[in-house]
Amino acid sequence: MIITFVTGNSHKVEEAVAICVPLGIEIVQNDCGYPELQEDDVAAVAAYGAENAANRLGSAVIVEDTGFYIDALHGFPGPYAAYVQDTVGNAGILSLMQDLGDRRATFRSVIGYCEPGLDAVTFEGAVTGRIAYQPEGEGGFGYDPIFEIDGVTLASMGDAKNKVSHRGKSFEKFADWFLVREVL
Ligand code: ITT
Repeated sequence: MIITFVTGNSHKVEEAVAICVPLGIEIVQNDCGYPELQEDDVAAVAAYGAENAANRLGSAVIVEDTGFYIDALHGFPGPYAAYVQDTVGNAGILSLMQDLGDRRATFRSVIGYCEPGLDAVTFEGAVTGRIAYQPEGEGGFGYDPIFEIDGVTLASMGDAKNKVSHRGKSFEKFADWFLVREVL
């Protein structure tokens, strides 16, 4: 079974491959892009993007949208995580968090799966952790060096990131559903 993952982010593809390939689902990246709704809800962004990409490519696709929600900043940057990462980056987040004791933050990953002409189906995974006081770790990407679980940043976890991460959980849910569906 082969599925097209429409994303410009090859780190996401590596993480998806690590989960899906051992289960017999091959993942092929297509970086053709999709229109991202300016929406507060990442599930709506993923569903709309998947429907657009499936109809444009004429094949089944998945897209995945991630939101990053920091409690002390009232959920900022939320669905605008890519813009904030590309502008102020991790240094900007650490600076905003400088005097804040409440370090809780949550990643939310939503996968949209869609076949041409049909509505998208979505699969969600989330993980709550804390914003570190300084970046740590060489692995991962994006916010991984400043997001920690039990004192260990995602960037320091290596392959173990997939076992605890938002994306690990959303892809596990997607793969469970996809495999059952292919058998029926
Ligand atoms: P596509 O939309 O092309 O899939 P993207 O990198 O723009 O790729 P998102 O909009 O979903 O993906 O990501 C929002 C931001 O959150 C972006 O800056 C990512 O680097 C960051 N991000 C996503 N997943 C992450 C993860 O597992 N760990 C750390 N940062 C992550």
